[in-house]
Amino acid sequence: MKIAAIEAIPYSIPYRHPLHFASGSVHEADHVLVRVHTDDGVVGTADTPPRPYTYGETQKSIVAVVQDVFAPQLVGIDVFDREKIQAVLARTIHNQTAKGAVDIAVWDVIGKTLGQPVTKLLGGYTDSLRVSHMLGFKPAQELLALALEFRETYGINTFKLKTGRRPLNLDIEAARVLRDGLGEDAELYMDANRGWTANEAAEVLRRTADLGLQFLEEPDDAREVLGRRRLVTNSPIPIAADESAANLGEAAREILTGGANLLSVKTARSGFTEAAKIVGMAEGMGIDVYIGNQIDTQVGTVASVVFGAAFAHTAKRAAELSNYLDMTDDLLARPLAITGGRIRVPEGAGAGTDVDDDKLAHYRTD
Ligand code: MUC
Ligand code: MG
Repeated sequence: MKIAAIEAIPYSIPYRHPLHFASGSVHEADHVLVRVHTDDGVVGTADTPPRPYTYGETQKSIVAVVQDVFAPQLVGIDVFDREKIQAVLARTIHNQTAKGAVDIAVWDVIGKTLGQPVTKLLGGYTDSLRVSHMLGFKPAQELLALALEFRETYGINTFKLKTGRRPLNLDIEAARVLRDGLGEDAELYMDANRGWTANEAAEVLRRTADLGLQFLEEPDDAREVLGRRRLVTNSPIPIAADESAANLGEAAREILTGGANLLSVKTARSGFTEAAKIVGMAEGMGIDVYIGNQIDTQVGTVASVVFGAAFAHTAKRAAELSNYLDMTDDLLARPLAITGGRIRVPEGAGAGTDVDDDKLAHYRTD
């Protein structure tokens, strides 16, 4: 059961509702589909979202690193020798989402080979996750209308508000309108994508103290260590690391240096193998985690569901799983459904990431 070939297929699907946030914006899903083939004909699949403003990767760089760097070193390795595969990937620094996709595609192969759902191989804790929806920059009343629509249509009552704008009042007002319009029971939190300084973030926390926000994600640049540490120490709500904790080492560093006291875990950038290590580390240190969104397609989202439902620690909080709804179409062969505010783990062997070949033929750009 050896890796025989790895494909990296660029494709593009337009967005119906582009997403704007402090570090960038997304208008099309210009992603890369990764497929791992074995010598006995099993195929594993995963999706890769290029996020240059977060990890420095582009669609072209992902195709190149998978085809030219990873594939030649991985061909011939047994898919069950997962640590060997990790060691090969680790020889190349950065390229987080390219590595994540290769890992997930390998897990898909393992699940199919064993005839088991990957979620069970990882932990098999539960069969569904509660969904949190991410709201991009928009006027406050439009945000509220959208959130009410999502609650009505899908039963979602947890919302992440993209923030990090200036003047600060834009985001403070948006949070207030959401809280007033959605009521006390809605779960609300903010993600500034490093848009503010530590002092600006502290001011936002002071001025939103009565809104019952759950936590604040990536308020400022975590590399400005002392400002971030002061913020975490003084904040009444947890400060979450997302892009500052893109891998196991960074996650450990941010927790140990007081840069964060909550972690966003994203399978798109950590795969299942490294994400599981991050979750175990966090659990051992008494740090909560939640499943984040890399602005994923359904192919990426199903991987998050499979992983998040596998562990008690990841299944506790609502997971960011619904932004594929902003896209005009998707590749996933068995579409996801959100009902009662939850997404169920797909049944069957593998990671549930199989794509519709006709759609791939239509949207691929190579
Ligand atoms: C998020 O949580 O930050 C925006 C940029 C990125 O890398 O991920 C998204 C969502
Ligand atoms: Mg974030």
